[in-house]
Amino acid sequence: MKSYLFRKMFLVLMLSGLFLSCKTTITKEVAASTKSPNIIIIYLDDLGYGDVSAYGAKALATPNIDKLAHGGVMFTDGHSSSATCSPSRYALLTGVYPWRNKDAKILSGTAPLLIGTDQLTIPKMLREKGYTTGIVGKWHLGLGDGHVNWNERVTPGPNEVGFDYSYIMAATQDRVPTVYIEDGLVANLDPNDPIEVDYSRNFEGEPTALESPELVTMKWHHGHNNSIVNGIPRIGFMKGGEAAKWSDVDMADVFLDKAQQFVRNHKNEPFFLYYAMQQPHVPRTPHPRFVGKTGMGPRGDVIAEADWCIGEFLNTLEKEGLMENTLIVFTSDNGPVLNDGYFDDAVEKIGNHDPNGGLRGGKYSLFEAGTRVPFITYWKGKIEHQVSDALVSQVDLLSSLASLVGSDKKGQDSEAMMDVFMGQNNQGRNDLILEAATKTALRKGEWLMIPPYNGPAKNDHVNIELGNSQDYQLYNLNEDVGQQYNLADKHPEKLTEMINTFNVIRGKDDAK
Ligand code: NG6
Ligand code: CA
Repeated sequence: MKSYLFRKMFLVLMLSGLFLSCKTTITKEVAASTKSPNIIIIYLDDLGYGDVSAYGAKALATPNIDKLAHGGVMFTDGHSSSATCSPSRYALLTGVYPWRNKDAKILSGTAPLLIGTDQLTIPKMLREKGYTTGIVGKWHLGLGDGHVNWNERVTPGPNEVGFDYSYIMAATQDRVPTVYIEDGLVANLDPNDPIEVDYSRNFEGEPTALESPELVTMKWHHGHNNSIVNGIPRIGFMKGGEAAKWSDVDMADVFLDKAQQFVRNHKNEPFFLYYAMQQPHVPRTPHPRFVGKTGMGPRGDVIAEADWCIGEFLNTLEKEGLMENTLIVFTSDNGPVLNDGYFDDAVEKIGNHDPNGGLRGGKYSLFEAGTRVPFITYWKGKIEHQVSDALVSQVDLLSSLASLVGSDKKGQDSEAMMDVFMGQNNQGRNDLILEAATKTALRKGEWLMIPPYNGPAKNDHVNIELGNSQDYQLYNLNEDVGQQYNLADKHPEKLTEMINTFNVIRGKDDAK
């Protein structure tokens, strides 16, 4: 009798315990699904498909990026929208193919804002849904109206196209102005030492690398022989603003610190952070603590530095308890390049490392290495690890993220496929237009078609095949991802089908 009662009590206790624990899981799940997740895009500059150890790099270790790849969806057919920076970033933020905007080319440091202030952007869409939005790092989408006074508020810029907070470099690390800009104001600017910037002529009395090569500590190979800042010759001319000039070797730490601060400041509300890192773009200037770490020279060392920064950044998310409620997208703006204008041992010390990961071409190229980049989505507890061969593009993030947060906004060329990014579905895009230096190619299924283009087959300065040919090129990427066999003659029907689809999407008159 006693034991019967005891057993009954035990059962009741068990059941109520079960009920309670069920209830808590349900409430937690409801809370998590109703609460808008934080969204972070970590965007590298010129990182190649083969530069990440999770993607096969042996000579380089990227343990922190690998952590994302091994815990999230690691896409093997993920693309930037262009083989260069500004067009890719334009498409990423607007969900519009870059070739629709005739000004979407590599921009100078004085170029006007490329995104219209009336255009839809990821941060604008998220802001409407209650997000606080920030960008830290490389902008390279133009600023102002083309006549910027760098000593006043520089506008319109990121803050006018959706970002509540911005801490940026205007263009690239190799272009003037070499200063940080926080919410439109040049940081640390001494009003008694105003900044002037010009891309067509030098300022009197200012040394240039061309005239004073003895002042330079990093030698230029091609281009990059205008104003000298911190011993590094740049593209463009700049005068003044001494106190505001950045320290190149500290840039990674500065951006990391700002990214961490943004997270801490906004941890109690849904936030979107676009963390646009500068590595491994030229000039490659690892902090001294990373110099020599990879044996591969500055290019390898800044990749190690970037990976460390990502580790520190993930630690911050962990420490603030944000991991389970944060979607992280990791990718790169275009493919890799070794010599991009400076003598920095990238070519000499490459050893067996293949930044292309077996793909043809590279940065600037219509071949696969131009746009096929590391692409990872990570969300602790929500995304299960898998390797996905779905065809995805950065242009799809706008509409996909919109569906995630319950917005009905859509980017013109952006396909909503949040389930693919969550690893719940393997059906990516059917077709995709790739772009390099305003030339375009069509990807459809396993096929890639590059129409005939004038222009050199190869850029000899950077030693990269561009994809230009007088003939149509047709590759089967399932069988030949290295694009060695042009099947245009062998598959005329496929070629015709591809040309037709290309003309429909591209619009013949649009081809420029
Ligand atoms: C090129 C630069 C290159 C790099 C690139 C932009 C020369 C000769 N080359 O014009 O060094 O800055 O522009 O790279 O100046 S991107 O990743 O931002 O698109
Ligand atoms: Ca780039």
